[in-house]
Amino acid sequence: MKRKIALIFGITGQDGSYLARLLLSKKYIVHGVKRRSSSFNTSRIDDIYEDIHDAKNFFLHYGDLLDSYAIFNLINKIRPQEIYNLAAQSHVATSFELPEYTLLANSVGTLKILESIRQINKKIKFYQAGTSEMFGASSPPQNENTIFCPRSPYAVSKLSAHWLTINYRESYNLFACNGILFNHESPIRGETFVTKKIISGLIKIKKGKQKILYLGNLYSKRDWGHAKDYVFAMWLILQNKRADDFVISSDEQYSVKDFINLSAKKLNMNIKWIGKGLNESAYWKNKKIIKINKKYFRPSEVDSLLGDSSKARKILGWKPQYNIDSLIDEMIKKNID
Ligand code: NDP
Ligand code: GDR
Repeated sequence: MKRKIALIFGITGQDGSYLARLLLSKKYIVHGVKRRSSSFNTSRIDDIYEDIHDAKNFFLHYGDLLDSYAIFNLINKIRPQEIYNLAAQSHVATSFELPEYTLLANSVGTLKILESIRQINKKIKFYQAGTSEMFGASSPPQNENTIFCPRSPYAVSKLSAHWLTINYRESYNLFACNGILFNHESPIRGETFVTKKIISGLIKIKKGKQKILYLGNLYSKRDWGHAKDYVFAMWLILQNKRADDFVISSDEQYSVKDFINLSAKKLNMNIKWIGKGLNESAYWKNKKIIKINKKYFRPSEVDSLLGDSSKARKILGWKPQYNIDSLIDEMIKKNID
């Protein structure tokens, strides 16, 4: 049987790495797009890398969402059956510092892929990495019918990409789908996202390698799952009979402070909270180990995200294998060495 070919934008990121592994296990030929950087940025995929001189399953190409020619030429050359657009400036706080770049990469970048598909082959299936951030200020629980109310340049950029994906589906009959994924984490999560920052910080403090962990808003609530479960949902979305949009979430909610308390408990660190607002701190063995720093607050925050993924569970048969406990356990286990 002829092997399917997939092209992943954002292969060097957390999800790109998990998705590449999933597709390789399903016997796909996987092509990934990496950015040129001044130092190596492929640490998450080095173990599946195949020497370019005799690669059979896994291929990397240089490209950038800001370069229309590169995107068109790659799709034209590779002629994949499936394209996953996971590439983005994905950090919400950073999007306030880099708003123009965030929109160019996340919104216009998505448009470039959609337009290339339209011109090259309308049969190529397309997955767009949408986000619960698009719901922003809308009350929880959030599902496919919830009104979008974005609260950051990142969320606006992703909402624009979301509607472009729908527009190309409706206008040109592309098999173009949006996953609206809630937060998902893993041991290879980027260091500046809050879950990884908390776990790495607590481990370093326990080992005596760090004194203080500085954080921002402890009271925002998120719906956290594991990236491995969520990339499986991406694949299911493109295998569905019709192109559609799906919320993917654990359907459970915890605050940042809950996440700290759960992680500390699993690390056998008996922490105590004292103070309020910017003066709230956590103590361990009578020493201050967590402090609040204004720097980590956002100009506008998303207070409460809680998914309702019943549509995906019913139509795609998707169900997460991990919960918050097994997620934190794995993040601790793989980061403790
Ligand atoms: P990461 O930040 O880990 O990965 C982002 C990827 O995009 C990296 O490979 C990065 O390359 C690449 N990238 C960034 N800018 C460009 C550009 N201009 N051109 C080409 N590639 C670029 O994100 P995740 O893996 O966590 O997330 C994957 C996608 O899903 C993102 O689009 C994110 O916005 C979205 N999302 C993520 C959620 C989550 O909780 N993880 C939830 C919902 C949506 P490099 O390594 O060179 O920086
Ligand atoms: P988020 O994830 O913004 O939800 O976006 P992040 O982990 O950055 O923040 C979650 C919540 O924690 C609060 N917070 C802090 N956040 C960071 N990064 N650093 C801190 O020190 C800190 N202290 C408190 C934040 O204010 C926020 O409320 C992620 C990204 O992966 C997006 O790409 C994705 O679309 C969404 O999840 C769903």
